[in-house]
Amino acid sequence: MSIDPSLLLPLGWSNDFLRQLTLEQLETRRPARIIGVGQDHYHIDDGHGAQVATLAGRYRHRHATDSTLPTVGDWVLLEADASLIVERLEPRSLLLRRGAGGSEPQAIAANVDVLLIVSGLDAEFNVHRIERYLVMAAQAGVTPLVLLTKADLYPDVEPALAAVRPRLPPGGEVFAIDALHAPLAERLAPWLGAGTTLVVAGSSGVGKSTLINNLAGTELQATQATRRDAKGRHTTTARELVRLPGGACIIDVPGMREVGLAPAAGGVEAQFHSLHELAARCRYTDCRHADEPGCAVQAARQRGELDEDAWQHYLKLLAEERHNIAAHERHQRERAFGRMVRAVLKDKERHGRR
Ligand SMILES: Nc1nc2c(ncn2[C@@H]2O[C@H](COP(=O)(O)OP(=O)(O)O)[C@@H](O)[C@H]2O)c(=O)[nH]1
Ligand SMILES: [Mg+2]
Ligand SMILES: [Zn+2]
Repeated sequence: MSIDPSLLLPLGWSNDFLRQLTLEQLETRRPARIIGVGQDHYHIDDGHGAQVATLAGRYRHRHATDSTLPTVGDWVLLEADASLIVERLEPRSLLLRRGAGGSEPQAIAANVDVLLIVSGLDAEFNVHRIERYLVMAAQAGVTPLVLLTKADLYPDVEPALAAVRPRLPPGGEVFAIDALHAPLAERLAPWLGAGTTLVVAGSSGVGKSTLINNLAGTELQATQATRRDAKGRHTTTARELVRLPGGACIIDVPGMREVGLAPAAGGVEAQFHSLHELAARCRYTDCRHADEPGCAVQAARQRGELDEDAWQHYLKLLAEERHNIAAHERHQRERAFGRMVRAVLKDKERHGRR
């Protein structure tokens, strides 16, 4: 078995993944990238095109929680001649959201470099929703790019741009775009380099599929305008990784109406860095920022230097993050306790039989 980098590089392969392989794995395993996730199977590409693969039972058994199961964008190892996934390589980044049950994080995509936050300039536009995605990007350590679509229909774009700009971290950018009519590959070229992986996130109907088709230069993805089948139903599309002409990979994520934050620390603090620093200057570490003496937040407010909207959203997301982390930790303790009880019962059973 030999790895041919020229086949893998266009899929985002790098030496960081090669270094994770043991000599034995180099000889007996085949790396591939997950390009789609089905109910009980995966779509993978090993450089020779799309194939279907399944996850080895022993892997599933060892990694029972959602966020360590392979997700779209992950690099995995397959048995050389079989379509059996036996290992997942450590990703360089992992985009997470709050899982359905709330306590477990759910993986959205792995090995991501850029999060394209797509939002319409119509009534959909909501700076707080965008800010949630910015926290998600901060959690994963990926560069956010905010794309405000439908600029052809809503040409008064400056107020929306001005609302987003102060919320962006260093390296982040915001653009108003017409995803439907104007080619975008050139404008977004700095983020579309070969080997880069982008994830498109945003509510349903904002233009994510339209954007991907625009960048691909062909009708790769069914949009809301085209994806109804003969009976007029919406056909469901699984999330999928596609390769763009310039060598970047782009992943579509099914619409997220509400962006729940994963139970992970640090994202809110990173996104609201300056407010976090401000609050840290209060005299008391447990300052409620109400009427305590030496409150740096109140002082900034009195000087007219506090962005009240950003401050309130910061407090809200911070409370949500703490709540999610506490729920996650409680859940993990309960699971650990359950495992201990089962082990004790098993042990008793064995001794009883002797
Ligand atoms: N005029 C205009 N229409 C757009 C733009 N972007 C998307 N659309 C339309 O909005 C609808 C939803 O787009 P779609 O790509 O399916 O959204 P998705 O659900 O986010 O994938 C479709 O009818 C698109 O043609 C845009 O920039 N300008
Ligand atoms: Mg779509
Ligand atoms: Zn204070």
